[in-house]
Amino acid sequence: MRNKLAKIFASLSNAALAMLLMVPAFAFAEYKLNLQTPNTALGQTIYDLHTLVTWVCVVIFVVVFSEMFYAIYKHRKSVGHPAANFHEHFWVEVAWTILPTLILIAIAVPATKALIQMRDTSEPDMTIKVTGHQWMWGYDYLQGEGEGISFVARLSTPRAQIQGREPKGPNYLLETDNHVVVPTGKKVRVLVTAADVIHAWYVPALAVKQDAIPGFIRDTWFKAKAPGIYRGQCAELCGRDHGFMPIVVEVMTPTDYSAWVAKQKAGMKRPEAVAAAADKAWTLDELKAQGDKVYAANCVACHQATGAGAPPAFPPLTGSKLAVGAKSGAIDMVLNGKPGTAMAPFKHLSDADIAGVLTYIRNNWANKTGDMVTPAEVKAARGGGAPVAAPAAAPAAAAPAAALPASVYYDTGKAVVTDDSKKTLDDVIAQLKANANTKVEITGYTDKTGNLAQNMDLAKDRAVGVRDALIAAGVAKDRINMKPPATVEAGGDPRQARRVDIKPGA
Ligand code: HEC
Ligand SMILES: [Cu+2]
Repeated sequence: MRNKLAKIFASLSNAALAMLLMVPAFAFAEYKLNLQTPNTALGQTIYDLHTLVTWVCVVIFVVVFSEMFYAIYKHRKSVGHPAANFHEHFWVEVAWTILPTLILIAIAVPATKALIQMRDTSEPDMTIKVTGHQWMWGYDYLQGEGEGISFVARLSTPRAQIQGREPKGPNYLLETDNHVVVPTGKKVRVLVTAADVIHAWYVPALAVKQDAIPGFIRDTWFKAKAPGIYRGQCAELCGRDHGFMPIVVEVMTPTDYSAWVAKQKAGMKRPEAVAAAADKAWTLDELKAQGDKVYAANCVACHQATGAGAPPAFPPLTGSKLAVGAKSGAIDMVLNGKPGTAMAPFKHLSDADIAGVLTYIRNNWANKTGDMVTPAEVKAARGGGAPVAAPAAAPAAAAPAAALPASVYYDTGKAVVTDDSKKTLDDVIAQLKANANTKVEITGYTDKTGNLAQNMDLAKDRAVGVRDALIAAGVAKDRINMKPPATVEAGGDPRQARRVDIKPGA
């Protein structure tokens, strides 16, 4: 018995030692209690209120608990105190009703004053609209000196730091490619909204925190005191990458701010210039050169300069079927991104920039299509999803065999169609290309053996694979109707549980 105990103690003390050894690793992180030092007058008010209320709580805590512990200790049973038995005490009850009411009122008065000030967005010196996107912030200067300036700000922390391949920098996950620049001493009204899901624009030192809700515009304001860089984050909890869309506000003196505005405006592409770029008759080389710049500024972080990406998270573009396949597939990917992945929509780039980057991708690294994506094609794809003219179908494909309805089959556990089925898929694609009005329904099948959720996921992946193949071949997205995965009854041909059906649909 003693031996056993000794062993347990030994292992416990080892564990404690191990924990102690880990402490220095934590101790390096800089700890700070309390809120960030405010950089606005209103922020100072909020800070002081917070301090006041904390102290009120501390005093109440000390008074109540010291009284309680004193009573418990002093009048304990072991020194002979009998339990008292009493009910109702008029004056005590009056006191414990009136006193807290007075305390609450004393807190509510300054708190309400601060709240009213916070809501008062009238007469701003300048207005910035902030739009939350998955996963970046868009900024449009709407009113004031900087009117017309517009940009997006994305996380600029290198992927290598995030994945632990490099040591983390001092502003890890709190740095962006573009800063929101504002002058000191000016009332900045911030209109906050979102384009996809709920986000929240939060800059603690400016005492601003506002939910960004799709379809609504909320407003808030701040007037910064000192120049400097103030960092914040999207404060929305639910969703994959809110933690990866920080906010960097750079406060400048009014003179510096004016210089910044002048510089931005000089570098701004006027709407006429953008339109001219779209109408211009670009050559392949020109588009490629344009695309090189766009790629370096927007895509290189994930897809890498070599185009090899960083699989499995970021797919290679060199050798990518989607990138060199039918143009519409790649245009759609870049315009609309892929929901649920890090591939964000790049709608905000101009038609010429998107055409350029796609032409660059199609003719760089191992990709050599020798053709270009024109701004006009990008424009057409933007216009309510109108399908981009697919390359004229070869005359031979004009009357393909009626391939629909069709079933494609898979090997167990695989999401890649069998070689036999590839031919079926090609026939389907040929038919869809020849008949631009045909729409299809796609259903993946599975059976009820094993893990149903896993089977359903696989059936779904397979159906999505078929959809993507159709899109990559130039079939417009709105012609494809995805059906939920279905199950087949046990006992039939096992192949039937490993298939995807493509049927003509409404
Ligand atoms: C933040 C990381 C990130 C950035 C920046 C990014 N992408 Fe992507 N991209 C992805 C991911 C992740 C996918 C895979 C999406 C999926 O699951 O299909 C992808 C897929 C693609 C594909 C399809 C590749 C294939 O074979 O399926 C193309 C084309 C593409 N991106 C082009 C671009 C272009 C052009 C840019 C710049 C304008 C860009 N991407 C910027 C992450 C990124
Ligand atoms: Cu967010």
